[in-house]
Amino acid sequence: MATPSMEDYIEQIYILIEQKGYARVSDIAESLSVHPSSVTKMVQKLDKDEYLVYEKYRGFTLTPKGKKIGKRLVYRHDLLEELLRTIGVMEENIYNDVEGIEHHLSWNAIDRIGDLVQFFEEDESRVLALREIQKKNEVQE
Ligand SMILES: [Mn+2]
Repeated sequence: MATPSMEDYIEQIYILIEQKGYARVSDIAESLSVHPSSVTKMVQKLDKDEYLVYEKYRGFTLTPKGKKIGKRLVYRHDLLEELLRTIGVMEENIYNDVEGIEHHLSWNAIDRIGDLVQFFEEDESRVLALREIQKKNEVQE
């Protein structure tokens, strides 16, 4: 099992490879706001655990195992952003809130949140009904 911190790295490496075709230590360090030496250390661990392979001059590539988990981690992040946006969380809070909770939910909870997001997506009136409640609560606060 990947630890929360390993998950952050796999997620970022997956995103970088999707966007640019490769992931370098410097890019990962920048996107996670950590020191390059921490990245090197984690990359060695991820290599040892067979999430990625380090190739001289080419940077890293994710193994099938790394790609599979990377894809799920990005899906989970995007789903949680969608949930928070749907329930009306302020845009400026969404990214950091998701970063704070994403590692602490079971995949079972993620699946049920998927149902909930779908529940709102399938019928706009459900979102509007929620907004009505929120308006009422705002007045009472
Ligand atoms: Mn994330």
